Amino acid sequence: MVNSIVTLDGVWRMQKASGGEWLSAQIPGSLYSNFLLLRKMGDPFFGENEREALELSKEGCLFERSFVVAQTMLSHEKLFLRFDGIDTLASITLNGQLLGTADNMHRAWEYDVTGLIQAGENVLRVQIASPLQFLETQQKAFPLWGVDSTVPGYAHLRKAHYMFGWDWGPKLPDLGIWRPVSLIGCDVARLDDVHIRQRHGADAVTLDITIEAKRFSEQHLRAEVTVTSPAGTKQCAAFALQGETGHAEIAIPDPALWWPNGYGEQPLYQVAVRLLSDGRILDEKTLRIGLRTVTVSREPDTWGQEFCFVVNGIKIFAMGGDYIPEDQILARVSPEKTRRLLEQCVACHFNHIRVWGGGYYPDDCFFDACDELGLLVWHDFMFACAVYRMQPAFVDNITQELVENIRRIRHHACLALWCGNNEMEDGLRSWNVPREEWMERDYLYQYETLFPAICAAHDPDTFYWPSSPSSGGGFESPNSPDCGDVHYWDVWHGLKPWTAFRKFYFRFCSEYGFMSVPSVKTVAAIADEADWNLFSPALENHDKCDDGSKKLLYYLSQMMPYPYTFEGVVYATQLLQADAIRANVEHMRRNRGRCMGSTYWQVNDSNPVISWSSIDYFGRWKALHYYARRFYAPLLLSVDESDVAALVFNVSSELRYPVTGTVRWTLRDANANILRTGCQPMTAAPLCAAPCFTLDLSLEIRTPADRRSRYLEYELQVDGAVVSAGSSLFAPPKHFVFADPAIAVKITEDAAKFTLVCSANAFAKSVYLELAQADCVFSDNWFDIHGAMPVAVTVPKSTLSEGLTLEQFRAQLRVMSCWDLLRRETLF
Ligand code: BMA
Repeated sequence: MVNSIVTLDGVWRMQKASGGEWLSAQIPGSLYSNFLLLRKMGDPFFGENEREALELSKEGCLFERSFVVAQTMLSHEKLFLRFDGIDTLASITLNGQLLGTADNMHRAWEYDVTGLIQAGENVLRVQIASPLQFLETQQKAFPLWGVDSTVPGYAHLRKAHYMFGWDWGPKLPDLGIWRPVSLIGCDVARLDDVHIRQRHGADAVTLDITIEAKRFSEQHLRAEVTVTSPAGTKQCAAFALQGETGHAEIAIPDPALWWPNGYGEQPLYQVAVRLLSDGRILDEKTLRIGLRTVTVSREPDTWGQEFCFVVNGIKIFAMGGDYIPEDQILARVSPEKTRRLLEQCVACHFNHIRVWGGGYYPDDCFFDACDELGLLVWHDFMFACAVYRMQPAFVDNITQELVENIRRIRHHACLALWCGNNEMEDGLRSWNVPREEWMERDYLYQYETLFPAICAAHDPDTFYWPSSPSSGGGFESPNSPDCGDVHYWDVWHGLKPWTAFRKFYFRFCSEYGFMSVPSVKTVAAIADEADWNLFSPALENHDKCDDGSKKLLYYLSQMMPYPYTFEGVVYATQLLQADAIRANVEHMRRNRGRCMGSTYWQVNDSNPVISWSSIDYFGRWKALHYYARRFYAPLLLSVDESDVAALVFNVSSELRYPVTGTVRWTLRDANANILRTGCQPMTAAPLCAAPCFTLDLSLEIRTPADRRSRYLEYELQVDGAVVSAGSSLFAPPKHFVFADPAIAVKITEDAAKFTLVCSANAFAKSVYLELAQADCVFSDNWFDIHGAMPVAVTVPKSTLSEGLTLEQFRAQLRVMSCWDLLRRETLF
């Protein structure tokens, strides 16, 4: 019979290391997740509670459970106790006998318990030590440099670094058993590994499948492989194992190729592998793959060296964002939440996402969803913003970590790139690291010798990149705009104006970002209304960036009218953020060919906080996420408005076929009256960006008064439908003389949705719709209304967080536009 697996998840007991009462504990779970369930601690995200919570992890914790094993289980030849993830420093005993210790949260830990498991009751204990105490001792013995916002010494421990605090996250170094625990019974042998490689030929893809088994006895072993196509066609191969390995090739004629979102479908094939002996199934594993080639092109060109994903031979303009862990309390992350988040990326035309190196290797469900949704994954190994010392035990530990995670993830269609670390090639040279001679030597060994060798041995088909940013390694201009990827932080951390984005033609910008305050509803979850003030202790504690509020206000003062209300601060910072990122994306997409990737920092949050995210901790879209739907659309019309005498209209296309359409533009005054208008036919070549015409408005935009009262509105129509639209002001919004738009919203409903028809008396810039209590996703938001031209928006009822009648919906609806920043009374 196939391996037996008995889950040991569920109700355990826990006790603090110093003793005291035994408490019930849900596993997978942690100290914090269980203390929260038991109401033994306050919400660590509220106010300044984080500090109290930190005290808790200054002490270790014991997790214990007893379990009874059935006789059938005991009759197996081999028994293993498996922990898919322990966080982090643990010693494990079974029935009083030490099984071993664990010291890496990113690894699974397995112990041979054959002969140790007894009939009747067994007691399993996992004693977890305080990560804070460990860091303190290690740091005293040998200080390792890391970033300031984090508990010093985090590089000593293989535990997700962000748990020690980051410039968007609290210091909550939790401890627990964070992934499932199971008892596995095996006979004869078990499947250790399945490695599927693909060879793409003219009309077939050949799968090259290697399996590895772990034998416990000498019996003859066979394997059967069945490949099932998306249409259900099956192809099989059977073969004998030589020793512990076996190999088969299966050619798939007429392969249905997998594409990133926007370029084609995501057909997935199942590869089921069975291990047999004497006709008896011993073990089985099913993997899902997509047939595609994916690599990174680094062709030299006139500007330096290209850096772009090439999928099935096609050069992709990567459009996405950086992904960080979804919660500080890991037990709260669920496959459903992850799926929802990734669906929201795809809803905004993302074709790519970067897993940032300061978190953890996501669960399988993350990659399953990326496979299904067509998101190419740039995957950092979990090393970020710190120096690591290559001592033999540490090297063994991280080698095992990489091997396990590579073997777990490599078959996924979505996996496009492995990256050594976040920011350390650049950091070691250009940051304020107290440099010592060993650091660069150990760096080079780790990321330029050890890691590429591990990748070559276990996943030779996935492109390896030493660091992000990098130009290819060896400390050769790691953050060069002409080669490799770039992290560009002069806008924001460096306080440069957004126009600075346009001075560069990054080959692939894998980080750049702009902070904003999350919605009022989200702020309500972290501070009492009396503290809705950027400088209150509660909100300052939720602004972890160095001088974060100073930077927010600095940029605000450049662009926006002074917001009188707190909701005005939320509105203004979100609009600024959206516009800043838009400016860079449009510029990079206009330069398709030279620029081939935009990964903005950051898609999501791990807690309710003031940050660079486009979707906040509660899943609420900021202005930026709505903007992403426009600036990542496959067809994008944008205008470079730097010179009013030569406004350049540009169409960027990520479509694989040519498109013809019409560009319409209108110059209007603040009341939305038409001053001049025109239209121009255009053809967008496939996978290309090109200017389609230039407009001279130097006669109409002459004086400061013209700049402050006139704006350009434009749209691209294809087959009668608007596929891309925008507007350009010629002065910052703070100087534009808005007229009261008196926005009116007519709401109707049918079984599936509410429909809102929004109209205005004047130019309503960046109309923000929000429900006061419930949550929903609007079909469009932060849009402009040009006077009499109404805008229809729908709210699918499926996106509502709670059922609302038409009256309730109407009562909860809040509407703001730029003009409302001048209001002194609150709307929310
Ligand atoms: C980059 C990231 C993160 C950080 C972000 C904002 O450096 O890699 O470490 O949170 O910028 O400062």
